[in-house]
Amino acid sequence: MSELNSKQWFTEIFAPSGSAFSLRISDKLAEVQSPFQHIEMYQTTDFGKLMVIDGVIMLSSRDNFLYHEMLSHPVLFTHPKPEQVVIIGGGDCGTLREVLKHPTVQQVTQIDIDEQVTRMAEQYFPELCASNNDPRARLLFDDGIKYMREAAPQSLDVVIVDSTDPIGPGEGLFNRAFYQSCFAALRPGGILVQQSESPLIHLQLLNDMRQAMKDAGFAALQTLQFPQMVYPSGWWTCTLARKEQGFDGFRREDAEQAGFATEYYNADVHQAAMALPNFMRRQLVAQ
Ligand code: SPD
Repeated sequence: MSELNSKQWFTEIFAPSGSAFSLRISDKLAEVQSPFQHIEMYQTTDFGKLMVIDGVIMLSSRDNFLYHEMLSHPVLFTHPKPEQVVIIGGGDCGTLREVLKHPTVQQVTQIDIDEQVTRMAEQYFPELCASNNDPRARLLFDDGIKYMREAAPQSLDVVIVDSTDPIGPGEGLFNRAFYQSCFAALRPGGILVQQSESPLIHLQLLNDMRQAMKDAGFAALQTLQFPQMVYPSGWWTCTLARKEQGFDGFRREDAEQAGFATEYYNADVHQAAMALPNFMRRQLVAQ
């Protein structure tokens, strides 16, 4: 739910937690109804461009690096040798850009249902689309649930789910059937990672996701936390699900010598993101 206050502020109201978040805007740049969702683009006074889908903030120029780096580098520095990567969703291409920084990656296939998101990202967030012509990148506009259902068994090393919230087109990406498709498509050692909402206000959803991942066959789960100012509560998570037991695979030395630039991610940040506060330790299911 969203509203423009006196034409100067964009506000996302998050009614279930009695909270809201606003950014001051100077201009509405675009508004498009795609076959799948309602997409708005704003110029803010202090956070650069702002993309909103179905009234929900997706990203701003100023802080998207937190989310995109944490959705890509921890999983890629946990897998021993990520070569074949799939991104489900991710239409703004910020995650794709980060994944392509890893030299072990041979191919990244991104499947977003809504081509309009990518076309608008190309226009308003060109910096995120800078690597779209990398020969290792393949951009498909299709149903990611179907794509994973039909993926060749044991063909992928990492699946990254960079989705909207679990309403609308993103809903089917948060259940056991989808996770079973991911499990089947991953090679031994493979890892699924998904954005898993706010630990403060979506703990039930986070738990439901973790349980569904376990039920789908994943042996080991790890939820990482990071700040994300423009999302409800300003605190966000991603959850890694690994086919085999244990998450001792963090390639810390490789992360320390990454050889590419990041704004937020580094080996210490990765380590720190694995530390969970007591309420999460107590309440997260399927440790
Ligand atoms: N509450 C909004 C969560 C949206 C997460 N995905 C954003 C996509 C950015 N690539």
